[in-house]
Parts: sequence; C-alpha cells; structure tokens
Amino acid sequence: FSSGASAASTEDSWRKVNFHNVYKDIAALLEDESYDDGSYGPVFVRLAWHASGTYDVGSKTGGSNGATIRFSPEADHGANAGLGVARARLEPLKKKYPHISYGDLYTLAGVVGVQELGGPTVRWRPGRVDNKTKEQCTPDDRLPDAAQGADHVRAIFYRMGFDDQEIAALVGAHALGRCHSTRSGYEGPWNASPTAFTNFFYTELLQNTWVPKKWSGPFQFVDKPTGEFMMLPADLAFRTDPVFRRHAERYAADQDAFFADFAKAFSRLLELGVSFPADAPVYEFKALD
Ligand code: ZEM
Repeated sequence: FSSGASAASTEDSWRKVNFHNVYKDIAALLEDESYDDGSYGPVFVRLAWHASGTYDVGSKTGGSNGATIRFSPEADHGANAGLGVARARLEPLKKKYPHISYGDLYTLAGVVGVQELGGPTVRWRPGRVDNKTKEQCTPDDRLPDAAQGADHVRAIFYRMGFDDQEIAALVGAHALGRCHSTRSGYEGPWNASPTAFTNFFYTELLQNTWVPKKWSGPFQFVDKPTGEFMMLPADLAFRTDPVFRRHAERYAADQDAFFADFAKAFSRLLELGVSFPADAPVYEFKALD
C-alpha cells in the first residue's frame, strides 16, 4: 500500500485543484497523429461513459465515484477492452494533480473529449472521491452488449435511470471514434469524420442501406455500397424501434436539438451515484481554440 495512492481519498481534496488547468492539460493530450484517427478524444469519451454507466439505481452501486474501472476485475471486463490506453494517457495528470480523484479525472476527460472535438458544453462538477476498493467493482453485466437489440438496450439504460429520449441522445456519441477488432472485435468508424462531434450517427444510420459485413468477425453492419462505415447490431435498434427512431429522426434533422439533449444526458450520466458537496461549483468550461 503506497501512501501516495490515497492523496485524493479525502472528501475535500478536490478543493486544491485548479480544474481549468486540468482541462487544458487534458486537451493537450488529445492530439497524436500516430494514434487511431489522430485524437484520444473518442476513447476518453468511452472511458468516461464506461466509468459511469455501471450505475444501478436499485442498489445504488456502480457509477464514476470511486473509479472502480481502474481495478481488476472491472478493468478486464470485455466491455472495457482498450480503455487501459486511455487511463495510461491520463495517468501523468494524476501525478501532476495528486488531489484530483480518478473519478473526477476520467469524467472530466470525457467532457474535454466532447467539447474539444466540437461538441456542446457539458456541465461538470468535481467531488468524486477515490474511496472504493476492488471489492466494489461492478459485476460484468452492467454495460450494453453490442450484439443485442432494443429490449436489451432499454433494460441496461433504464437500470441507470434513463428514458428513451436520453438513451437515443447518448448513443449519438457514436459519431466519434471507431470500433477496433483488437478491443471489441468489431471494426470501423461510424462515419467519415470520427474526430468531430456531429449528429452524423443519426444521419448515417437513417440515410444509408446497412448490410451484414462479410467477414469472419462478429456480426455487424456496413454501408452499401462503400463498406467504409459500420453499425453495431445495437445501433440498428435506433432505426428499427419506432420510439428510438422518432428521436433519431429529430436529431438527424436538428443538430442543435441533439447537442442540447446530449449535453444534459451526458452530464447526468457522469454524475450517477455521486453525492457532491453542496458547494461544489458547476463548471461550464469554454472550449480552447
Ligand atoms: Zn459505445 N461502443 N456503445 N457509447 N462508444 C464502442 C465505441 C465507442 C456500445 C458499444 O457496444 C460500443 C455509448 C453506447 C454504446 C463511445 C461512446 C458511447 C464500441 C467499440 C462498442 C462495441 C469499442 C472498440 O472496439 O474500441 C453500445 C452497445 C452502446 C449502447 C447502445 C454511449 C452512451 C457512449 C457515450 C455517451 C465512443 C466515443 C466510442 C469510440 C471509442 C474509440 O476508441 O474510438
């Protein structure tokens, strides 16, 4: 047990952190020509989501507080494959700002990813505490299974406390990044600009013809005729399920509506299960230029 590891384990340590500086330092870590499509933004957004999306309203377990995603067994859950890359990229900032908690660092990295790639301002509060142990890791069934459809997606997100509109808004994050055959087994980006936060998840989903990809990997869809872009089986639920589709159509037609709804739902996701000090400030960071 190293004493340094408990630097952020007190409820008040976040008060010593200048989060504007952390925001800037995370933003400086995004760009890297040699990584994926040139940005760590998408994988930071996925880290923030998987750190938070384990929450269960019934038992009040899981969520970003305590950042159990960094411990085994949770770190090794199939759904979290590849997220060690994002945690390693952020680790120098935990050294530089020892008073930030991992939960605050990982969720703030998601906010930076969204905003610096051109997305909406996401309200964010500090105050998560590194007060959990590996015994509090969540079971390996809390995050969605990409191979399944609307019923499963609803069951997973209702467990977090989200409704259909919020679910449909959150999945729009699939404008960002790509699937990696070495991580999830799936392959390819959802659209041609994976380092820009746009409403293209919905426009691609609704405008293209999606056909099964011919390969030996897991069942997924590619667009006809180019085969350049992909959809997961779970993504197609936002086209086939009538309620999800109504929201997808609205977001495809109105990027501002998508940005507003995504910002609200993503902010709420990052706060599930966290009890913030009453005086924790709410930040609305300005994107850097
Ligand atoms: Zn994702 N997601 N996700 N997602 N996700 C992947 C990648 C990314 C699902 C899913 O199975 C997968 C949300 C919802 C859902 C991002 C953000 C958010 C990948 C590919 C899979 C398989 C991982 C890989 O191989 O690297 C399913 C089934 C979802 C619900 C229906 C929500 C909600 C998100 C944020 C708000 C992002 C940004 C990526 C891209 C990561 C990267 O490294 O490029």
